[in-house]
Parts: sequence; C-alpha cells; structure tokens
Amino acid sequence: RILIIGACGQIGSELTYSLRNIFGNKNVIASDINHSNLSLVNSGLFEIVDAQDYSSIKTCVEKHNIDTIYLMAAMLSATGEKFPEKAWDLNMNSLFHVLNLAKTKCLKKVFWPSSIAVFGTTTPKEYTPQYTTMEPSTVYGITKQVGERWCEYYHNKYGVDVRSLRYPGIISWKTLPGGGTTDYAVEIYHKAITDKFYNCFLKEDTELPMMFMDDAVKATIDIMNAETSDVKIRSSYNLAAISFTPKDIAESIKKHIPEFKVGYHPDYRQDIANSWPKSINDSYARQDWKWKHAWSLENITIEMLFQLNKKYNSILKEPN
Ligand code: VAH
Repeated sequence: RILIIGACGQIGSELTYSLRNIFGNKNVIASDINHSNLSLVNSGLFEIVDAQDYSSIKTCVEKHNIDTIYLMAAMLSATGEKFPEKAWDLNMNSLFHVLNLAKTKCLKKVFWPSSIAVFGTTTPKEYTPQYTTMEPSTVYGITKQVGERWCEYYHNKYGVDVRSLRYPGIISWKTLPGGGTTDYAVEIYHKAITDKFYNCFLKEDTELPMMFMDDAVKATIDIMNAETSDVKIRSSYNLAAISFTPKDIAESIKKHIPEFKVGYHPDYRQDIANSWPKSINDSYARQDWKWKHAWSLENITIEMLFQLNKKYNSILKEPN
C-alpha cells in the first residue's frame, strides 16, 4: 500500500488522485498535518500524520501496511525565506524519519522531491547540466541539496530504494499556490479570469523552467515504476519540460482573453528567481527511464483557462 505524506499540497493532492486511479482507492492512503484540503480529505482514506514525528509516520505505516511512501511535505522557497529554521526542520526531519523507516526494511520504495532550487547564481543558467556547481542561496534550496546527498547515502549504505526528481516550477489548477516563487505562473491564470489583471511579483523577462502538473505526476509515477537498475542517479534527476517568462505566459493568455493586462512589481522573490536556472538539461532522465514531457505552454494555457473558468463559474452559480 502507498502513503502520501503532505497529500493536501499542490503536488501531493494530484499524486493522490492519480495513484488511486492506478492502484485503487483502498491501496492509497493520503495524509497531512491537518485537513487543509477538504476535497482531498473527503476523497478517500485520509490520516493525520505529522511528518516531523517518527512515531506518527510509523503508526500510520503499520496500521495500513504501507510499503511505499511519497514524501511531499515541505516548506517552499518563498515561505522558507520568511521562516528559515522552520523550513530546515520540516524539510530535513521529515526526510530523515522516512529514510530511517525505510532503513528498517519495512518500506520497499520512497519518493522524495528535489527542485531546481538546488542550483544557485554560480550554476550555468542555460540548459543546466545534471552534474554542475550547486550553491543554492535559499534555505529551501539548501534543504533540497543536502536532502539529495542523504538520499544517495541511504541508498548506497543501507540499500534504501529512494528515488527523486528536481522538479521545475509546476502549474496546476486544482489547488491554490502554496508559497513558491514559481507560483506566479498559477496565480496569473486565476487573476486572468477573476480580475482580467495580474500584478506579477517577478520581472517580465524572468525566464524559469516550468512544467504542467500532468507531466510532473507522470514523471513521478514513471520513475517509481522504473526498473531499479534503470534508476542510475540516486541523488536526484534533473527534470524539464518548457521554460518561459511572465511575458510569454501573459501573451499566451491574451490570445484567449485579449483585454487581460499584467503589471510587474518585483518583490523579494525576484532575488530567488534570479538565482535559479533558465532551462534544464534532463538528458539523463530521458535516457535512463525514457522521460519525455507532453504539455506545451499553449496547451497549458488552454487547459488552465478552461478548468478555472468552469471552477469559478460553478462557484458563482452555486445556489446561495
Ligand atoms: C518553489 N514551486 O517555487 C517551488 C519549486 C522550482 C520551484 O521548487 O519554491
């Protein structure tokens, strides 16, 4: 059985739905520290698990006979800069607890997300290679860089089958953004529909690596289903789809909402974005376990506007 820790979050919630479609509702247990995503909580088996409490995780693993954990709980880059110690504690304690549980051989597999945030200002920005200088300047990026080293250590020393992906910015419509720097690319679609205006917190030419949620979920399930021998990198794989700027995404929206306008007022998140790559070389993922992305910016925009239009219209039309 599968346990998702941090299932109420942006990726955790969509992973839960997709894994249930594949393995069946009763084989996928969602968990989080609270009931913050009620539609997820009410969608199937759900447990309160504190990712920073080893016994809380262990109890849930034993109760539901779990053999695979997707550890999706973390504090992201922007929030992490506001609460550095909390970000370190949550991101690292949760990883150690799951790796130590796996070390006791009660788990078959673990998935742990890394991020392009492991790269810093001294990393080559174009087509960033799998192996290169990594001097992250955010607490979030530091936790992901150190976490990768621990994943590789537990695999090599204790045989833990932990697999990891360096996610780019992820765009989705089912949940609201959660404290990420790339979340402008989610907010902009909501505002295009509700206000026809978006005040962007990054400069219009800030190019970042991005991916639609369906691609991110596919990559996650693909690497977890790959033959052990095909998962040759046990720190974390570079993963890429597309790269674009706030201007690019605004132009793609304007093709559908011509009156849409964007203002650009960079805040502290501009420094975070400036430290990250513009594009990622994910040739190892494409070669080792046949990764390839499917969603273009054009198709993401069509899908996001379609789904959010439906969502907001249903809210507006709901009987009061
Ligand atoms: C963030 N969405 O913005 C996350 C992600 C690459 C960015 O790690 O913090």
